[in-house]
Amino acid sequence: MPQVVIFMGSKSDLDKLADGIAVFREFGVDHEVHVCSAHRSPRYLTETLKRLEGDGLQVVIAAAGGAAHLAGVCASHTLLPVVGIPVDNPPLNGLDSLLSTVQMPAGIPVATVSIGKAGAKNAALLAVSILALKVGSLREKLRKYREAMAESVEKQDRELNQ
Ligand code: RP5
Repeated sequence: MPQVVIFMGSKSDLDKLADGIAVFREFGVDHEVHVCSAHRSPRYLTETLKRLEGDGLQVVIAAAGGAAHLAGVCASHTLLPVVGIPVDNPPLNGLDSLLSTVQMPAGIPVATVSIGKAGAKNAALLAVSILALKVGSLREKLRKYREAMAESVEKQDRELNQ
């Protein structure tokens, strides 16, 4: 049963989400990835969201480019936390999707991460943090992940100054 779902507006978004999906594999988080568009397949999106909620879903991640309403539409259909990833597509390279995702009117929140690949990774890490509120083993993995990151920066600095 998935704890997290990653929705994307089109399969063309998939490459940009790979680092986020890898985070769930690394942390052992059950997840599903679905192509569901807010514009092109609105009924399929809401049906899939409801089905996953019934199965015990805890966090929704929604990635879309252009006039990116996917995260906001998901948030309007669920009480679960929703994280939005603005996908960077030409011609505006993600500024369009950033504003469409982040500028939610008051009342229906979307936690928006940065544009593109970094955002995909951070969306997954944010989802892990949310799940870790209730799961001590996940919190410990997250702590070790941060420690490893800090060590890698210190190693880079040592190598630079050798
Ligand atoms: C959005 O439109 C998708 O999330 C994608 O980023 C963008 C373009 O989709 P395609 O035309 O490549 O299918 O809904």
